[in-house]
Amino acid sequence: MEQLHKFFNRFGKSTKIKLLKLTCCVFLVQTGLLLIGVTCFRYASFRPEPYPALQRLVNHVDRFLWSRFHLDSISVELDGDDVIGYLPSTSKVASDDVTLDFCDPSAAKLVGALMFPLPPTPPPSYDVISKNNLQVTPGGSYRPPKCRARFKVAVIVPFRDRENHLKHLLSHLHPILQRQQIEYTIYVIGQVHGSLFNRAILMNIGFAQALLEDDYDCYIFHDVDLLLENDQCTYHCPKISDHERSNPRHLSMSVDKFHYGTMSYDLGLCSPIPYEATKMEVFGGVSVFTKEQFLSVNGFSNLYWGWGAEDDDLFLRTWRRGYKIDRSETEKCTYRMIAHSHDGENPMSAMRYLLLKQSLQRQNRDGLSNLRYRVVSKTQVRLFTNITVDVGGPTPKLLKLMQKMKKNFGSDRLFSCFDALLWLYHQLAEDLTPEMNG
Ligand code: UD2
Ligand code: MN
Repeated sequence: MEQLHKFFNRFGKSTKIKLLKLTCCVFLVQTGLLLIGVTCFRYASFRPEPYPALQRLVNHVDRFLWSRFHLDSISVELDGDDVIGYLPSTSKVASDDVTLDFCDPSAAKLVGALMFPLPPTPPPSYDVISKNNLQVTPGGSYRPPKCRARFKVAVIVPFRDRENHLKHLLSHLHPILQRQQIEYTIYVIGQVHGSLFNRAILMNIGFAQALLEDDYDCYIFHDVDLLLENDQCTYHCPKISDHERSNPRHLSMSVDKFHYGTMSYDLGLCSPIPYEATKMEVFGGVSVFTKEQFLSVNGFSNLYWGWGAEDDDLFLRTWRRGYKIDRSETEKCTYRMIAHSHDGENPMSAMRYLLLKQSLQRQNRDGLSNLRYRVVSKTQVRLFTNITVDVGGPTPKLLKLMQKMKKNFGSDRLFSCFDALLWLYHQLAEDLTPEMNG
């Protein structure tokens, strides 16, 4: 200390003040740098946790909820022995005419932007559509007569009570696919009346039935009410070289009803995995898979009875298998949706968020792997292959839960995932009370 004193006494007063100032400056700069460092470190290691308290509660609800309800074990049940639905292990391969050269895409007589009548203009009759498409063979099939198609495509349309929409679609789509030089068949999968509509099961059935018939390169899952606005949007799967992995395509991301906006939204608390699968990309309407891709995601879930979220579920499954939805060639793919209201037997599903939340846990057991259905009739009419199916309905357990939820929430109120989880939590707590009281 004395030495320090001697050291400082060697300097004059003004030098001492300067030294003091310098020391203060160094100290301040050091503290500032330290603060900046700490802040940077905190931000760098910070993981966004949007609503920590809610997330904790949801995690708690999750554990409680799923241990009681086992939604993953609820599946489609049909009575009787006449269930003939199954996924064939082999499919008969149609012999391609190898004597023909591949079609030249530049020779395709495409029109570009299309003009077409929509309701209230009535659609043409099946007879008129048939006369306009003489090269289409029974079952709704076509192959280019003078060249070998580059793609063999199954178009699968889920259907019930939309006769006029179907006529509009057939009259519109057949000529487009022919102009695109595609070899194709249109499958219309109709659900019998008496239970809630299930778009997703119908898609799975369409895939399974098409597999039985031919070896398609590509499966296009297509709503009945969507009409393409430009025939330069081609209905095929991307052909990718052997070492590259192709991705499923989404064609209908731009629809007039949604003001042609691209839609993605945050799943937030309904995310099946915190932080990761939270950004949903819209995947409904028209989506395109190869056989391998659709098998690898295990198709659609079979549990979405009524309107909503089955397309989001498919998005999650696709994401989980490491695919990225391909929208690279889809700037030409805009659509018009024929105006319609909600169908009576397709009410908004109150269960959709709960199912979505557990989507990935169920993926391997719920889908093509446990698809069950009964073919009521199968006919090859002039413009499409008409398959009517009985898919049963929700199991009594699921139905009871759905009815309770509908009663509490009202039939058409949109509610958040958090609402849904919380409701179920309270419901279970109530259910448990009598048991706990002995
Ligand atoms: C959106 C999606 C749709 C689907 C649905 C939620 C787009 C462009 N569309 O359409 O793919 O995910 O939300 O379930 O993203 N159908 C019948 N009869 C019925 C009910 C439905 O045939 O009674 C078929 C028909 O093919 C129809 C499709 O199911 O196009 C989808 O039903 P929607 O048109 O009522 O649903 P929407 O327009 O809200
Ligand atoms: Mn629609």
